[in-house]
Amino acid sequence: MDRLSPEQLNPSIYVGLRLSSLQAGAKEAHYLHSLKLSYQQSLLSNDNSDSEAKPSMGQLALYLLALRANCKLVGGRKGGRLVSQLKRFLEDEKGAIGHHHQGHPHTSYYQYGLGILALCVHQKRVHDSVVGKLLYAVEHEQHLQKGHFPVDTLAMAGLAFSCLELSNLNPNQRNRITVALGRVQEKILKAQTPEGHFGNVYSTPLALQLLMASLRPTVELGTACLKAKAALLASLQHKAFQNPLMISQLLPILNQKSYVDLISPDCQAPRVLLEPATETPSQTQVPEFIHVTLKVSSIFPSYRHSVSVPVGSSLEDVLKKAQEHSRFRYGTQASLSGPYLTSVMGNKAGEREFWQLLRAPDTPLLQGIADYRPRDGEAIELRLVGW
Ligand code: B12
Repeated sequence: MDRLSPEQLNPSIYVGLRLSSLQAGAKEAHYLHSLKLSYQQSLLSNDNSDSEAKPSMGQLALYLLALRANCKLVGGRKGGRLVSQLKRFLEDEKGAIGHHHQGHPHTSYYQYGLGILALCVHQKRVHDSVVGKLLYAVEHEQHLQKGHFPVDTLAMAGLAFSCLELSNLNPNQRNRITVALGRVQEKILKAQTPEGHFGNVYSTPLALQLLMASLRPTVELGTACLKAKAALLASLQHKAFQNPLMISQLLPILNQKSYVDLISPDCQAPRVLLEPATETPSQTQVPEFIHVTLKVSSIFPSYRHSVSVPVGSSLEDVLKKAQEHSRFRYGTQASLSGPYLTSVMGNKAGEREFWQLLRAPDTPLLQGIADYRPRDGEAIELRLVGW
């Protein structure tokens, strides 16, 4: 197998696969080996020159989840250093949130929850004050994430709390954790849409992971989960799940599992061998073209231009074309979800800002630039907003 590029090396995919009913034979071990090489090299080297390329707190957490998904508990000198790094990240974030919760984590509460969850499944205790910040954020939800993906963030916090509750690693916080879990569950249930999704289609897998890990199942919960699963299956049929990261969060659900199962993973459970995908040769036809309007109003002078691209092109193709044929400029950064739009017309999104993708006039897209495929006549706006 060829060497995998950092974008393809995604610990979340390994975790999803191990918690699914599928296995990838020898490729799976090779993938884990490549993950180990890449993550340990960049995390354990003292070379700070390339700090941009160092994994973030959330990526380190996902890497530890991947090790646990292979039934390993971190140990030894190297493992100990990874655990210390993650604990240090969390302490720094705790500092950024501040004594009186007046600040924000540098990353997000989503990554903060992921960090606590990863340490928990390895039975590594974090200080009560670190857990306390996440509890406070859930107790005062406005701190979580103003309007952007609160369900995903709540679900991740809930998965961390579920693990702590089961493992009893912070006995002094036990009651607060139990109450917060009830609150998370209630908020997520309230966020169910008429079609059955919790939040949106892409937050539903994590929400279901959390709800299914619940120690207090009720009839209401059971009914809501059944409805959500039916909605997910319908979305699957409409090919809504194309992004590998999204599939990785969905796979455990299809196998009745959640990240909390990583407390004691079952590495002997039978899984069916994945068949390599067979590609149907595409017929060479003259492509049909569509017109998409690209708008950027948050800059001066504002920009508006119509681009013609073949049917089935992604938004990224539209951006490329606009860059080739007009004054439009953009920049991206690789992430586990694919290319993330970081700058437009030389304007880089600052801290706690991002370039939001919208279908004009005002509908935020549910997919990134590489996955979203605009239709003929659509207008797409890129808008710099705070979060
Ligand atoms: C936090 C978050 C954000 C933050 C990120 C900033 C930050 N400093 O953390 C903000 C609010 C800015 C954001 C923006 C967007 N997000 Co977002 N985000 C998340 C969330 C809750 C956690 C991501 C994370 O930390 N992962 C863990 C770390 C370890 O992985 P990572 O790859 O290193 O994380 C980076 C990337 O995920 C990147 N990122 C965040 N969102 C998105 C979305 C896409 C498509 C890409 C390519 C990258 C990306 O920011 C992270 C921090 O650097 C996920 C929820 C989930 N279920 O995964 C949604 C999620 C990934 N986002 C989503 C979407 C749709 C978007 C937007 C496209 C929304 C929009 N209409 O503009 C934009 C991205 C636009 C762009 N410029 O390219 C969807 C993606 C669905 C899909 N089909 O793939 C998710 C799953 C939420 C949802 N339920 O709909 N997001």
